[in-house]
Amino acid sequence: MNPLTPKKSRNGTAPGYPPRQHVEESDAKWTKSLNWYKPPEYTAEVVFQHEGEWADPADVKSVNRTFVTRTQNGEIPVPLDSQGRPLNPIGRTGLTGRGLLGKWGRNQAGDALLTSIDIQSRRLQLLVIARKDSGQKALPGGMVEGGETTAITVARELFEETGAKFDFEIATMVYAGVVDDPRNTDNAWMETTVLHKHLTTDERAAMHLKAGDDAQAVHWVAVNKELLASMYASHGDFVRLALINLKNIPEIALLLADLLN
Ligand code: RP5
Repeated sequence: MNPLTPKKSRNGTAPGYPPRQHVEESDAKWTKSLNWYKPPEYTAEVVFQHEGEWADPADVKSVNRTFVTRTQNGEIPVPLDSQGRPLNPIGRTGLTGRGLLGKWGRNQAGDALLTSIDIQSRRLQLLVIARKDSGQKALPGGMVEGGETTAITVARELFEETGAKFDFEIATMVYAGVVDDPRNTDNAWMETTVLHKHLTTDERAAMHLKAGDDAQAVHWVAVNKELLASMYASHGDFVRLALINLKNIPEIALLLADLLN
């Protein structure tokens, strides 16, 4: 399993996006020079309107930070194009500019991955939101604000989108790096840190769920292959990574045999 199989970054779309130039996986790497590669450029109006708030200036040269990406070996600088724009570490996406993303280069998020056993069905369940933009099921999560730590971002976003309050200082980090998000472009992309907590029956029963902010609904759903295949961006892959950790708990391992094959 590879959370970075970048299908949605090359084929996906988001409100207002023009069609992407088609890019085969074999042509994605920046090290392969392609004289026919001339993708359209798109930055949403809302991004320009929020320059100096959550969005960078239009002129990339006036951005005063090193463009990096998070990998398994830590943060490393990304290459720049001839105009000084950062290049997406997963390669060509068929679209330049920033799309709906505010920052040149990586746009950092945090995601909450909450699992529990449903006492009635005795099945493993996952807390999901329905996103307001696409209606797709997703992990509760959102953008890192100011100098927040990941644990703070994840707790804040979980509360805003679901009404649930948890401390993520003690949680399992299942993933940190690039997300295969349909908003990604050649010059702006999503990166996230996913924090997992497996809740006890009592912790779950004490929750008062109420959808808010970017979520139109919130609920517990059974974890199955259909769910994992239909989740937003790379979220299904993040859940698979969490399941690998959960299989060390004997009572859960039995429930997971089918999913992890
Ligand atoms: C995804 O976008 C991240 O994994 C996170 O769930 C989400 C953050 O963007 P918004 O929900 O704030 O739009 O790539």
